[in-house]
Amino acid sequence: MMKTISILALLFLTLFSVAQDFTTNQKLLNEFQDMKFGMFVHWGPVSLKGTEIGWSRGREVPNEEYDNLFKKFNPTQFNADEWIKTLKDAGMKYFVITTRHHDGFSIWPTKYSEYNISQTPFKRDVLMEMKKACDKYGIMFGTYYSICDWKHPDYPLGSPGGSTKKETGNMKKFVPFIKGQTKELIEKYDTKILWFDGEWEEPWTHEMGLGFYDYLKGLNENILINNRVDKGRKGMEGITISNEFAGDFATPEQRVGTYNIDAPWESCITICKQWAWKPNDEMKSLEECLFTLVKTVGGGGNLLFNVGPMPDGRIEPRQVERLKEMGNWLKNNGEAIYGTKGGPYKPNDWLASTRKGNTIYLHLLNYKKNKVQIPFPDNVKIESCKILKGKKLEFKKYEEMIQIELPKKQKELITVIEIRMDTNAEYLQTIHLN
Ligand code: JFZ
Repeated sequence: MMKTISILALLFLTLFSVAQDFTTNQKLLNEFQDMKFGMFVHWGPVSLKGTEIGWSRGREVPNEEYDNLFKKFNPTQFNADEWIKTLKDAGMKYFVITTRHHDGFSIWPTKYSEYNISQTPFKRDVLMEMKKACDKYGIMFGTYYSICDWKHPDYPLGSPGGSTKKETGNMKKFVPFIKGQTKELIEKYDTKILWFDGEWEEPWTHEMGLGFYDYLKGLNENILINNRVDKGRKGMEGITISNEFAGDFATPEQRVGTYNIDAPWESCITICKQWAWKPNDEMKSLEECLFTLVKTVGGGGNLLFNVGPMPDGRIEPRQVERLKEMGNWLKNNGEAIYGTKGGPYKPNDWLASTRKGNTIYLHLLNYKKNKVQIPFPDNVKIESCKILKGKKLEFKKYEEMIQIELPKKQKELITVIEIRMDTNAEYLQTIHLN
């Protein structure tokens, strides 16, 4: 009898713990997906050189020089309030900051490494200032954290780009270090998103990834962790290759993710070319910025849009201006973005679509024709069709198609059409356009 009970108990415990593994906080994940648009920031002493963060160590900048930049890092114009206000005015809803990139520099006064912000002439806990500003403006606070550390003696690989081996490498010592640091990010800074990176290198294993994920969720269930905590990310496409790998959302990089309304994903894309600040870096046009946002959201994803602040602590004024332009567009069209689902039309060159309740929003991209003709389910009744917040539009429905008449001259980069129906748009199947 006792034996049966203990076997049952064991079975129960096993099942329970397996089920626990990837228990994502669904409420927080929904909240995350509804926000759609966030700010990514890559910043550190390397901004003094204007080269790429982490990657330029041992490449454009010799290790010795790179590792001493912190002694001159003095961003006297840094103002967390201004950053987060810029973010807010851009219509962004969350914030993810590089707390420690592959170069190993920590932007908070961590007790696990001397190589941190308190050793710079600036000294201030910039991370806490950012966190407080996020709280003030009602912005979700998240932290990027690189698993690989090309400077740390315990991490087996070094610069440039993880191509060299350190004799001192010891993952048994390194893992407690990253556990300690991330515990600080959770307990002291109350981070809601742990955005990992650098997981692709050989010293990091699937087992370590699983263990790390469980450890972090054990510290606080109420956090989100990207799929770069484990080894299941498929290259720059970023999707998670199978559900045996940990991670609450997928991370396509420098591209709009593939249409997927079943699993959460977030594209991270730079406003210029480089992640970290580079003088005179080539900046995306407003059209490219907005189309990127709309195609991402139309595909079911979030956009984490990156800026690299300058060594003096300010975000470049021309970038602030571009972000403000995006914010102005969102002020008028945010209804067709926030809280929506992607589809039902798969995004293409000239159309992205989003849906919420009984409404479909069509986003026509640089569309100059005077009518639009697309498939539409026959059994769904249309109650109204109009330009978002604007004029009613004439339309005809026939044989699984809809034809909508557009106003004569389309001047807008994006024309948003709102179609109200008698059915919940979220139940419609995905429609592929030719
Ligand atoms: C990674 C980082 O390396 C990069 O600096 C940035 O933080 C981005 C968000 O994430 O991107 C990568 C990762 C791997 C490669 C290139 C960029 N790679 O293997 O070539």
